[in-house]
Order: sequence, then structure tokens, then C-alpha cells
Amino acid sequence: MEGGAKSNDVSAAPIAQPLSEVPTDIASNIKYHAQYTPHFSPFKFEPLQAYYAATADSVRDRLIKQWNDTYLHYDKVNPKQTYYLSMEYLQGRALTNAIGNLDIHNAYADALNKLGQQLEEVVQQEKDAALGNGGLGRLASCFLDSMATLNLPAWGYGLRYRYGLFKQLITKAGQEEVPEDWLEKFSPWEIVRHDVVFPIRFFGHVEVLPSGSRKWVGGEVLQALAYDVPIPGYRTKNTNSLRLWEAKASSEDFNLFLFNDGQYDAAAQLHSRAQQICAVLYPGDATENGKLLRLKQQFFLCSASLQDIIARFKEREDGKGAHQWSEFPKKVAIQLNDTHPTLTIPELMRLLMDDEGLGWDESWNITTRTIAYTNHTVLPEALEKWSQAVMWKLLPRHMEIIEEIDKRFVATIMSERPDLENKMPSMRILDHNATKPVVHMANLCVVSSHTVNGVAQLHSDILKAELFADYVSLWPTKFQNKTNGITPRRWIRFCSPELSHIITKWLKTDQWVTNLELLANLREFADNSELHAEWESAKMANKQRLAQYILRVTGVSIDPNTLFDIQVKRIHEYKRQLLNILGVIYRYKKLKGMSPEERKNTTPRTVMIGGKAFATYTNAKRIVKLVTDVGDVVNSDPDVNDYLKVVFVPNYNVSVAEMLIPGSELSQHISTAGMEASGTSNMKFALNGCLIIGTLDGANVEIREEIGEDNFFLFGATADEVPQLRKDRENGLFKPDPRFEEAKQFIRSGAFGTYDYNPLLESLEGNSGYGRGDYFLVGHDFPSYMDAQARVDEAYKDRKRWIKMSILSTCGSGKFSSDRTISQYAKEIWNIAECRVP
Ligand code: T68
Repeated sequence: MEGGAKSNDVSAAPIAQPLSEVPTDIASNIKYHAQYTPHFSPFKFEPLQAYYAATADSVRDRLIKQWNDTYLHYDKVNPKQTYYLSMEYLQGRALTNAIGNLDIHNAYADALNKLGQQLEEVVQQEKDAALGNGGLGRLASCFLDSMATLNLPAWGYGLRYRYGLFKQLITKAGQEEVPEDWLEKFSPWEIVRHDVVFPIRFFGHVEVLPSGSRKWVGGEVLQALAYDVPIPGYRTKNTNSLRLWEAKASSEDFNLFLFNDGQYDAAAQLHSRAQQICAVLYPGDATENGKLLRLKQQFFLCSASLQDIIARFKEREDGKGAHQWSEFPKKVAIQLNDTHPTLTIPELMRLLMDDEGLGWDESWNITTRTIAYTNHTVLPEALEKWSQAVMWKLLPRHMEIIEEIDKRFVATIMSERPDLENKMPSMRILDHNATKPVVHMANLCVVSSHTVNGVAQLHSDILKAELFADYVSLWPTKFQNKTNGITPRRWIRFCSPELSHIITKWLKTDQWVTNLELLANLREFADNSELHAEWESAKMANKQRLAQYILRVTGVSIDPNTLFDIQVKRIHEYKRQLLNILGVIYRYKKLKGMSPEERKNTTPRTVMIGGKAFATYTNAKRIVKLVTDVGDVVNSDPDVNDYLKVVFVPNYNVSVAEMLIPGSELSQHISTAGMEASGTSNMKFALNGCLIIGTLDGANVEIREEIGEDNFFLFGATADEVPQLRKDRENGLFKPDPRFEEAKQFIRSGAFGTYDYNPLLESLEGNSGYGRGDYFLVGHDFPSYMDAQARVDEAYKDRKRWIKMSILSTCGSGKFSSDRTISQYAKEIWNIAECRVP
């Protein structure tokens, strides 16, 4: 489309409803929606109605205006655009973020007041959009925020799961999972695009046409229908899109004959198979589940997104005459968020060759210049491998293409680098020798992408030295690092307005919200007693708010005058929540043995642990149970109550994080070195002036560099030492610290109830084996962990020192803005530039 609006375009027509920022006008707009957008009865105006029927709809009006302007502008300028493909987005709530980004927070608060409602209460009505498992999904959402804020022409693509990540209930039995029905009523933030529908084929076979070209036919064909979610940038008109696909069957697939014959299920078979595709989010983090369905989901995302991208490319280029395929990589950058959307590679090849008639070489050239891949893990069990047999059945044409990519890759190596021949088994995409041959998705990504990146410096170094070492000698410039980041809007500006105002006051500007490096300028006030007082009182307000929340959701009363010590993340053995709770158990035992006078010299702590365990990950669930059992005993023990409380925070999600992080003083990022690719909550805590106790793992390394080693409580083995320590252990050379033995013995003694903790404790015993032999080195790191905790206790007693360290944590967090990360992707991988809506 050339030069903006088409003749039949109504988007630019004047609208009667002005998008005013005057509270009385906003209130009237809210009332208008309460009456004329009838989701609920207009005669009741309670927080739920105020949220759904009015505020979100009213805010959405504004977003839609900006959204249309953005789309038209990108259409007109036709810049190179990035498409971020991810199976997961952990968006959380949208309302606070939208009115914050649009800079109309106060106006909406006032308007709601006029209608007898409190904005704080209204925003709580929104359910989290939890279309992700953890860090990888939340990163994708932070990236969308930064791409819009930086005015980058970039879209996210994902799936519209009916049920997102499960809701976690904590009962006597431990964790229980129930479906999280985020669409129970509806989401006011999505707009269905009935005109954006693409066919998606599964199964079938390959036909050779008389011309010699090949065509994928038969099987079953479903429809992908687009739902768009607006992604507003901060204080900019640019409003990008997150396009989520939903699977549908068409009306022709409904068999009226069978239905009339009373065979109701058979009549709607394809409809029910379509529903399954987007029914649930894959339970991620290293599990083996619902293989075929997961593969269908992945292909669904890849095929729908590519058809959409190609259609847009053609439309924009044809406006300039006719499209040239050689232009495609100059207009389109595709980023694969881990290997989950790998099928983008053979699908793009197929669309170019079989539908567009291009040859192999040209298609390969276009594909490899378009696609880049981000790796998020080195855990072997999380590296995707798909059964070749399953792939041949579901995607026969794609398997032909993958075979050809593999064959050509092998041929190139043999002719150009015969020295790498013995590396072929680990470098090849297909393994033919195994009894159950698989496709190595990470290898397919490395071979077919122009750039591969890790998510923190240490992780990227490990990728180059280990997982992808053989490819590095082949393509030394293909590998990059892009240290993760977080959006400062959601993760401080909106979740901690108190601290944000103080920062703005002392920096005399609020520019830091989009230029986080400016936080470094606070350093000159790090000893200023006035700043200290303000800082401490903001932290205290956040702690009080958190204490009220904990009381409400757990019934446990915690004292804001104690040290708030938090570990929140998915429950996994490598993240070592077990190390944390063993430390707590040891602390409890020591407190019990002290006189009341001695106890008074200790630093009182409230330890909060939260996170979801994958439903069939038994040891992770045992850890949840242990934390709750320890909490029950400790919290009802009057001897220690003033000095220690232990809380399991249920149903950890984005909104809960927004409550916890601002109220934290110490947070634990204590994974076995080399196993956490980056971590991103460490950045959120540090930004909010929370000190970190941690290992030299993932982004911890860079955070410590930035905020200074004196302000970081370091312990534990380094990534280099880990392999040797495991070997030593196998050779019986490990000597456990008596404190570690004492803590385990205390659990065995039954101090925390009758639940059978032996299997969990056994994972720490023995000499070798995954799940045994203390693979995660809890025992090895325990003494240095306890020593680091003792340093924390001492530091906390010195209020002045602690507050200074807290301020310095915030000052040193400038690097960890996702704006920085995204600028680097834009320059160094995507080659895209700002395209600001005037
Ligand atoms: C996380 N990965 C990394 N994976 O663990 C974390 N896995 O260190 C890093 O900071 C973050 O990615 C962002 O880079 C995940 O969250 C998954 O959730 C996942 C999902 C499906 C399959 C496998």
C-alpha cells in the first residue's frame, strides 16, 4: 500500500468521541463504555465492571488509535521489520502498563475516583495473561515493551492458549495444579482479526508435479485465526502488535450428514482437534510431554506467522511495483526464541520453493539471511530432539527439506573441512544410527541461522566452548552474546512508584525510565543521609504492602522490621531452593539452641520462597512440600518466632512478582554455576535496591561487575570447577561439612513432620548419577553459602552500610534494561532502525 490510506480505508475518518485526558471526560468515556459496551448489566458499577466494561475498553480506544497510526506509518515507510517468534509470552496484567505508558495514570485514577472506584482495586480485577512458563516467556514480553518504546518496527508472534500456566494451590499435600482460566470472561486487550486467516496443513504426503517440483497435499487442514494484542511503547505513539494465533476448523469440516445421524462427536472431529491445538501451554522447562501435540503447536505458530509475514512483504513491495525475493532479507528479520519455532526454517524453504517457485540455492540464501536463533539453555534434557518417524508422519515435505539441509551440510564439511569429519555425529542435524533416530533442532538452527546468541556473557562463552564448539571453528563470526534485560517500566517505574519518585527527585529528571544508565548518577548521593532516609522509608512502605499481601494469601503475619529474604523462580533442582531451605533449617536449629539473650544478637529474617514445580517433577514438588512443612513448624514456634519466619508464597506469577520484588531486601540466585543461562529476576531485584546472594552463574557475573563486588554476597564453586568437583565426588573424595550433615539429620529426625523426605535427601547422597550423587553440588556449596549468609546478617545490622549497598545496587543496574538488549539485537543481529510515528 503506497502513501498511507486506501480509498476504502476508514481508519483516518474523524471520530466523535475525543480521546481527552481531562478526568471528567475520561469519566464520561468510562460511563459511555459501561452503558454501550454491554459485557455486564449497566446497573451495577463495581470494581469488576469498572475494570472490564469501562476502564480497559476506554484505555483500549486510545491504544487502537495509536495502533492504527503505527500500522499505517510502517506500511508507508516500509522499513525492515523484526518478527519475534516465541511459543511463550508472560505478559502479566496490561492495564497499569497501558495507562503508565500512555502517561495517563493520574487522569484515570481521578476519573475512577469520580465514579466511586479506586484504581488500585480496579487493576487487581485483571487476570494475568500467563502464556509462558518462566524466564524465557517473560523475556519475550520485556522485549516487546522495549521494541515499542524504542520505536522499532517489530512484531511478536505467538499462540493464543486457552489455558495458560496452571494456577498453583498449596494444600497439606503440597502443590496442586488447577487450570488458570484467563479467558473466563474475556480479555479486553485482544482484537480478533476475522480477515487474517491462513490454512495450516498436517500429515498428508508429497506429490511430484509434471514440472518436477514437489507439493505437499492431503492430510488435514486447519485454519489459523489472528488475535492482536496492542503493545504500547512508553511515552511514544508507536504501538506494536503481539499477534496470537488460534486454531479453527472451517464450516466445511463440519459433517452435517453425521450430525443428523446422531454421531455428534464424529461430525465435529476436526473442530475438536483444532481446539486441542491451542488448548494448553506446553509445560516447559525440560519435560517430555504430549509430543505430537507440541509439535503441531510449534508448526502451527511457524506456518501461520510465515504466511502472514510473506503476505505483508508482498503487499508492501507490490505497492512499489512488484516484489523481488532478493529484497526479503532486507525487509524481514526473524528471531527464533529458543528452538521451539525451529520449523520456521523448513517451512520458509517450502513456501519459497513449492509455492513461490524459487530454486534451492535462492531459497536457502533468503532463509539463512533472514533467520537468527537465541539459545536459552545448556541443560541436555531441555535441548529439543524430535523423533524422525513422528516428523515424517506429521510434516513429510519438511522432513525432505531437513534431509536435504543435512546432506548438503555434510557435503560442505567433507569438501571444505575434512578435519571436522570425526565431529560429524555431534554436528549433524539427523542421526541415522540411533535406534530411534531424531532431528537435533539446535543443530538445525545453528546450521540455518546467520547469527546464534546466548543470553549472558558466561552462557555465550559456554555455548562457544562446549555445546557449539565445533561450529565455532567453522563459522567463528556467527556466535554472539546478548545479555538479557528487563523493562524498567514494569519492573520499577510502575511496580515501585515510591522508589521511582525518589530517583527522579535526586536525578532531577525522569529520563532514567528510558535511559537506565542514568541511574549511575545517583552514586554521588550514596552517602547522603537525606537520601538514605527517603530510600529507607520507600522500602519500608513496599515491605508493609508486601506483609499485608502475605497475610492475605497465606494467613502468616510477618514483621516488616525483619530482613525480607526472597527466592522466587520455577522450582528446579539446579536452581537449588533445597540449598536455601537447608540453610533455613540449620538457622532454625541454631536459634532453638540459643538462650533468649543470644537470640537478640541475631538478625531477624523472613524467608519467602515461591515458584511453580512442573506437575510431574517429583523432587521439585517435594521441595515445595518441605518449604511449607518447615514454615508450619517455624512459624508456630514461639521460641524463634521473632527471629525467623518461613513462607511459601503461593502461585508465583508476574503480578505477584510486582508485589514481592519492590519489598525485598535480599534475594537468592544460587544455581549451580554454569546451569542458569542468565536469570532475569536477579536484574529486577537489583534494580529495586535488593542485595543479591548468589553464585557466579548467568547474569549474576555481570550484575556483580556492575554494582561492585562489595555489594554482592558471593559464594560457591565456579563453572570451571564444577566438572572436576563432580568427578571428585564420583571418586569418593567429597567430605561433607558438619553443618550440612546436621541440617539433613534434623529433617530425618522428623522435626518437620512425617512426610517421607528420604527420596529428596537421597538425591544429595551417593557418588554419581543424575538425581543422585548430589549432581547439583548442594553439599559442596553449603559451607560457603552459610558463610555468605553470616556476612548478610552482619551487613544488615549496620543500617547505614546496608542502605548504601541498596542504593548502589540500583545505581549499578543501568546495563540490565531490555532497551539496551534490544538496541543491540537491532544493530548487531537484525539490522533494523527506528521508525517513529510522527
Ligand atoms: C530461561 N529458560 C533460562 N525455559 O532458564 C534463564 N524451556 O536462565 C534465562 O534467563 C531465561 O530463559 C531467559 O533467557 C526458560 O525459561 C523455558 O521456560 C522452557 C520452556 C519450554 C521448554 C523448555
